[in-house]
Amino acid sequence: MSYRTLSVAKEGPLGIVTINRPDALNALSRELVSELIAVLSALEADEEVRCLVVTGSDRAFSAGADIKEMVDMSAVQMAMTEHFFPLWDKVGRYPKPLVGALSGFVLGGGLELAMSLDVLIASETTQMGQPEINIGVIPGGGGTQRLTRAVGKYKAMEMILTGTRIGAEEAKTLGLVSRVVPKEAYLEEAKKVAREIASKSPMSVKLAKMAVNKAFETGLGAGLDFERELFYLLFASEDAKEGMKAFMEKRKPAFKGK
Ligand code: DAK
Repeated sequence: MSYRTLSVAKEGPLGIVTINRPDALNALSRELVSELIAVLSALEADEEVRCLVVTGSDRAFSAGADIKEMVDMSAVQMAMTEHFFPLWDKVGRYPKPLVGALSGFVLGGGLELAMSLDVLIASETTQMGQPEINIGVIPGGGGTQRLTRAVGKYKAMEMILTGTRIGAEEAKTLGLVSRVVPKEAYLEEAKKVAREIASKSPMSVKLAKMAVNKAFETGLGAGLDFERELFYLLFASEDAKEGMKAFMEKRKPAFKGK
């Protein structure tokens, strides 16, 4: 399938999704959002794909929602016909691991999209922010909740109330991205991490992702119970037996996703 606002490629077990609306710094237009949902659904159904890399351009991962499209929207249109909600639902509940390869502007809905991914690799040029306050609104795609959980109340307040951007190194110090690399290397580094994840048992990866995400939604006791149930469940998988046998036989495991 071909898309107008993004491209998709397969590299072995990886699906690479590249947001491509350079004239608008990858602003999330309606068309882009619906293409992103379509491509995520297609890659979800593709059994060869074990991990996705989501990226943009060197200049912008995404500068947020398309302001030119939003300017004339009414509150009712936003609430009733809004195209964004399916995107956050889709990405937030996506079963396969998602690695973000970030560079340049990661702003507003772009940062909210990034924060819905699982592992974030940033180029040293990355600038992250929630500038919605500058246009008279607030983050609407989860920014007030996810940024606060990621960096704590006080930094989140500063960023959301002032619209100030932070650079890659600060984002790393705050735990908002896990690695910062030179701008020539961020996509390859993200693919490297994605290939590493793709080499594991897909079942363990899926359940590990579910368990970590649960930590955002529940108290410690219920989260630990949930983790334990998933842990027991994995003992029913052939991959767990294979992983342990391979360790004892000093060889690489051959995981089948069963
Ligand atoms: N929307 C539309 N066009 C954009 C854009 C955006 N967000 N960001 C940049 N562009 C366009 C510019 O208008 C310009 O187009 P032309 O004028 O050439 O036609 C082109 O991209 C290049 O931008 P600049 O000329 O401004 O480039 P600079 O390097 O000077 O500045 C910048 C780059 C990123 C600092 C600046 O473009 C900027 O401040 N952009 C706006 C960033 C922003 O405010 N982002 C937040 C948008 S609000 C929701 C979920 C989520 C959201 C809403 C609802 N629901 C679930 C309900 C999300 C909201 C947002 O993200």
